[in-house]
Amino acid sequence: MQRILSEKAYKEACKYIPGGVNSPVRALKSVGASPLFVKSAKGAYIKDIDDYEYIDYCGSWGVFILGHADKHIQKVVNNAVKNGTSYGIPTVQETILAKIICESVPSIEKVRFVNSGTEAVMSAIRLARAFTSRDKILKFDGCYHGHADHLLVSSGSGVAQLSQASSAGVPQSFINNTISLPFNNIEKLEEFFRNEGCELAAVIIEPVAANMGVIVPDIKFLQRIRELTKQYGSLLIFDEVITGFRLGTGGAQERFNIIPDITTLGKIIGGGFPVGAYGASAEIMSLIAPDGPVYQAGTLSGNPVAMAAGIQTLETVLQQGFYEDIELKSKYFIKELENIISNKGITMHSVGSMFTLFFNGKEIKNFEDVKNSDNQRFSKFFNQLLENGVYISPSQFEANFISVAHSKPILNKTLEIVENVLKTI
Ligand code: KE4
Repeated sequence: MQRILSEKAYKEACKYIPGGVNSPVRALKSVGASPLFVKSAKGAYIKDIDDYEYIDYCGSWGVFILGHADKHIQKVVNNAVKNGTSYGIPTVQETILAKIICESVPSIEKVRFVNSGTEAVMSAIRLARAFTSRDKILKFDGCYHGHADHLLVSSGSGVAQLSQASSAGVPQSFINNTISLPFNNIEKLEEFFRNEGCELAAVIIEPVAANMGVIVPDIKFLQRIRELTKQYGSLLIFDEVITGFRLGTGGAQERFNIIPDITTLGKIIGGGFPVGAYGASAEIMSLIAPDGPVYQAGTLSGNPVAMAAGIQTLETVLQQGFYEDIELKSKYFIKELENIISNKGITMHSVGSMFTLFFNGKEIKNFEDVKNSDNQRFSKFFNQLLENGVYISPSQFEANFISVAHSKPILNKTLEIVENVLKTI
């Protein structure tokens, strides 16, 4: 495939936008390709400006559980836009979406809308620090929680140590209170708590890691975090920006029956518009201005157009049988995929309608294991799939997503393409 117009557009974009993209992973650097420029999308498909079509398993990084350009969302958004798009004054739409979230997510009694997952996490951390009057934050290697300074941290392996920032421009002082531990390692977790648990404001974790590829944590690991945070008076933040309304209306916390103190949300709840959210018990959220001393604000937070898209999306996923259907279809696809990849040095991880193929072949429990994957083979896989009309998330460290628009024929077509591609690499 000669993506002539995308190449031309990329050159032009690079003149005005760093790396030609507005989010680094879109540049496809880790798979040695130059980015597509998309013209349109519908259902399970995206179309680039060279008029090539691809079955899309990235779905704008997990946003489109209903598939692209859902006609019901388009209808409510078009109606909303007719009344103006933002007022900076409350609307009832915000309360409607907030009510749905509070009634769906076990840990949330009150919720505040922001404009991205990063903002949601930033605010959740500030809230946890205020609630506990402590400063330290514990995260896990390979988990990504947005690009706020104090979370751009990935330490080496090893017990809690002051971490090296993973971005230029982040002063050491900003991350002195951020510790990162290996995912799924209970003994290092317990050692950390013995030494520093009393200074810890919160643990933040993706209850299913998706930013190092999909890694479902050992349930004992998650349970131990919940026990230790309770024991030491720290809060537990589940970053469900990806898993929220992906793994069910109650997200991973309902699936695993482990209830955090604070939950962050994003992606699906905005129905394709910029929405993030953080929520907790009424007691914890009573600290948020204007009720309490924790300041957080946003010009376009809760704007009626994004709220309309979010309401429509969540009312759809709340319908009887929605998750049963998508998970039945996902199970079928994953099972067929496992047959195709067996004995090919590929490790499959999946939960619900999200999955990652690690070009590794061994057991994968944490970020170090992921980093031992064969990125060259993954890159070949990505590019060969692209040539055959399938777009997966362009990094070994990402998740792929099945939407309701991925019909059985589309899934079968994908399986055939994967099987043929694997013969060539
Ligand atoms: P945003 O600020 O990108 O809306 O959300 C940050 C965020 C927070 N928490 C989790 C668990 C997340 O996965 C994310 C963002 N996810 C990435 C992809 N894995 C967004 C894609 C990108 O950075 O371009």
